[in-house]
Amino acid sequence: TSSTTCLGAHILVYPYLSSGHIIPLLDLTNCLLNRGLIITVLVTANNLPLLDPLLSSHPSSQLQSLVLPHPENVPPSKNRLAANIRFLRQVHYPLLLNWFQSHSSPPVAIISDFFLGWTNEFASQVAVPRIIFSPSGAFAFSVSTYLWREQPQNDHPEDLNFSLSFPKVPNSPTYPWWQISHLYRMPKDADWEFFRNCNLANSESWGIIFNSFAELERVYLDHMKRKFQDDRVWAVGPVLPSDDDFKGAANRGGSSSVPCHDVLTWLDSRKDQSVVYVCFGSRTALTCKQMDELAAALEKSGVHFIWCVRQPVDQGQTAGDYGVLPDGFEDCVADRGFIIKGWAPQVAILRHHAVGAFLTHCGWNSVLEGIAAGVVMLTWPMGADQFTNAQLLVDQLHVGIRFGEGTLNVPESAELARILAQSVAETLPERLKAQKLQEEALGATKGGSSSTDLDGLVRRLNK
Ligand code: AWU
Repeated sequence: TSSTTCLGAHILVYPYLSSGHIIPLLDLTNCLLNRGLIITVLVTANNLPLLDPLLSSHPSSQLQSLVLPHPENVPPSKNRLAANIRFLRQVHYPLLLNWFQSHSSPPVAIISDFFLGWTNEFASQVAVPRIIFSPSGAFAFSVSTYLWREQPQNDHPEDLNFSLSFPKVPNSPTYPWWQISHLYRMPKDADWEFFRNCNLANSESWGIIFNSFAELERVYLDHMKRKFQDDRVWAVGPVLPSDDDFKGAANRGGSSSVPCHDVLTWLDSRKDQSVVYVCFGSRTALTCKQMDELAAALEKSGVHFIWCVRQPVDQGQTAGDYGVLPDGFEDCVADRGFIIKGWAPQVAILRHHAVGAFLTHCGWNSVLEGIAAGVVMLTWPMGADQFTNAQLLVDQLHVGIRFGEGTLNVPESAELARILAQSVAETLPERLKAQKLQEEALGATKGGSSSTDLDGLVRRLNK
């Protein structure tokens, strides 16, 4: 907005800490700032650097940060997520209340991550609406809501990988949604209480924003509109830095471990759609056995590839058992493999015309980025909503091909090599569908359904 634009309402944006949650909510914040809203983003000191690109492109009269303590001395437990959320509630609630009550023009609404269910109670205390930001899609959100709310109270289900067969809804259209049973994977010792309370709080929220678009998840967005107030469910995605915003893409989510320019120059020398990009998100590290089989497959397949190798960040994964490339592999594939150890400029890579396929764990942001790039996705879901996302890509949208499944499964390298070689074939049916879906994603955000929802959201916030 130019400085003359009259500014809109003041909104508090409160992302959850991890990359897959804070990155898309900051992308949405950029969209809201461009529509004239005044925004305070609540971050911890560790995440403040992620705000730099926004702070440097919007005036301080429109964008402010509110820096509160980062979870520390949180006992390293498997339920780190629940422990972090309890820390945030305990430490941030009083500080945020004090900030609200002493602010000359406090926010008129809170947009907070779906894991921050406690902000519902906070919002009612300061008498403003709380709107959920879901960094996962509507299908996944529906599955987890069903699991935690409609499913009989399964305190300790014997089989953790239990199948959900969705209720037959009277005169419902025969959508796959109602006819599929779906595996939903929960960590062995999931903090069931935490997830249930979080979902119950979310179900009482004023509204919900999905990083998704109508053409991608219409059935599930309509399902959510029946759960929430019809006119308070907004699908505004894919929220991504615009194509020409190269700076936004090169260091999105953190500075790239290799100069983005080097990666793109390497891609410039490859044929269109000939390269497979391999990345399992910001947190997932493969076991050494999985690395060995995947390395062997990449070698046997003959494809050109970029492989972003992650070190373990999650509790319970010890370095040495995870994330180690086989000896000699890098030399053996030096002519056609580009290895990135650390953070890859993922959006810039996917957008390059030389990339034809994306081997992904199906985190929702990666799914959207793959769709926006029009690439074929090879699915290897690892946990949480990733199985739901993989099912959507492969069985419903037909833009994906099953590759692996789960954190312990070690697929056979010869079969993987066959799929890899096939994934860069020009005439792959999945590629044609992926290119059609890419056009729909672009259309949604350039004046289509997502732009309309975004404008509608801003109008509601400015009321
Ligand atoms: P993504 O959603 O792909 O994966 P996670 O990091 O695993 O995050 C939730 O986010 C998902 O639904 C969950 O299943 C869980 C979580 N990135 C990058 O730029 N460089 C890298 O080297 C690695 C990642 C970016 C990537 C994407 C984000 C990862 C919502 O998956 O472009 O935007 O980090 O998010």
